[in-house]
Amino acid sequence: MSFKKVSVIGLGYIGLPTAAVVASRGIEVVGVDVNQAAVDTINQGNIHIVEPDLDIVVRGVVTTGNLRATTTPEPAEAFMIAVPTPFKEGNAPDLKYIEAAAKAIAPVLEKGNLVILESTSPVGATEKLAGWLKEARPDLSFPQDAGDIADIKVAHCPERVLPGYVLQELVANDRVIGGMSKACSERAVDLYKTFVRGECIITNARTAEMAKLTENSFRDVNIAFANELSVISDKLKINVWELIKLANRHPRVNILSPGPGVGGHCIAVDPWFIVDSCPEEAKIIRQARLTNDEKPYYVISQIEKAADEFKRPVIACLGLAFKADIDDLRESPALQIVEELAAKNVGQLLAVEPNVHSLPEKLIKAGVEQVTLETALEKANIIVVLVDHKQFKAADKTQFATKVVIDTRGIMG
Ligand code: SAJ
Repeated sequence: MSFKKVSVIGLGYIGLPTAAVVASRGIEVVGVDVNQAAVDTINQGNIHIVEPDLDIVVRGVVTTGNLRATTTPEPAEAFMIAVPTPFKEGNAPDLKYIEAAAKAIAPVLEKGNLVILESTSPVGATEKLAGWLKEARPDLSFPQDAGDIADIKVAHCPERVLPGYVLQELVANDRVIGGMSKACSERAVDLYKTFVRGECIITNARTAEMAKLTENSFRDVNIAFANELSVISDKLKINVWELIKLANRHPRVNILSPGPGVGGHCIAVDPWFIVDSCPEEAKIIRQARLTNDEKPYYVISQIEKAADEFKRPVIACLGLAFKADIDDLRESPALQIVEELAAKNVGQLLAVEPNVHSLPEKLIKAGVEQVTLETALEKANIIVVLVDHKQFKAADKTQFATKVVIDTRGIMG
């Protein structure tokens, strides 16, 4: 039942921590990535992504020889696919990386192997993966035809870890395991049991795919509700933070927090997979996406209104990351807002982002200056809180008293 050799395809934000954690259980892990630079970095015991403590774990398992990276797949007992699933034009999911992974591992597949899709995927993607594998290896049997007695077991086990807490959540979280047959699920549970302390709950592949999309859509819809409340509250001259705090005193109400929009690579993407599958039916899910995507423009209009009161306004934007206490600027509504303000030439722009050494090229070119919080408080007329980083939450709020403050995260109290 045990696994001696596991291969992880895709060594990004999910694949690399997964590979390292599996390797830390004494299993030989071969990580595969198309990016030669990432492969070299990992083989030197270093990491190419930012995640707390991951460098220590990777260095450890590379040193013991349990983790090794390569660009070419090799035989293993289990293959865990953790590649991106972006969307194409029109918000339709793009499965090209899953297809490429299937084609890459197919030649080395052997009877008895387990293939797991970890990437967040639209419903039906695991079946498609099995189809691509079958096409490439007609000599082997797959669960879509042979069920429990198939040569190759295929399952979907979506990752559910929170960036910043990946190493803890990889081990502690429950896992939804959706096999294409009972035997597929059971074999996948065997693998996850080697490193997961949470419960491994079995379902079918389609339900597992939908479960992951549902989790992130639930959050998106709830945040959209909070963002809508924030706009309504502004109009009605109510403090939305106080409002939500009061409503959440009810034992069955739990409203999330409004913000400048929803960023990251998951919550702003995954709901579209449901909308793409069921465009007529997924009305609330679609509207939530539109509401959250609209929020940065609302914030920009608030800033423009405030800037109109000054001849040559100095605007300090606090935070660029997509959420608190991380350095990830990709898909960030905060960054989007600063970029748009620069393009509109609303005023002199200062940016405070304690988690990055230098600003993105685009902002530098647009004349945005990176400053400390102290300098921002000294120079700016308008302060826009875009991210609730711990440094901003801890700042003495009396320093903001003489400024026009637009607080999209509710840190001002
Ligand atoms: N946000 C708000 N208000 C809130 C909570 C979040 O505006 O009350 C914003 C954040 O500022 C950020 C965005 O939403 O811009 C997303 O942040 P997040 O912390 O909610 O989620 P992610 O994208 O970092 O990670 C999510 C997680 N999913 C859930 O919590 C249901 C994580 O567990 C998933 O593994 C991850 O997506 C993923 O990979 O799908």
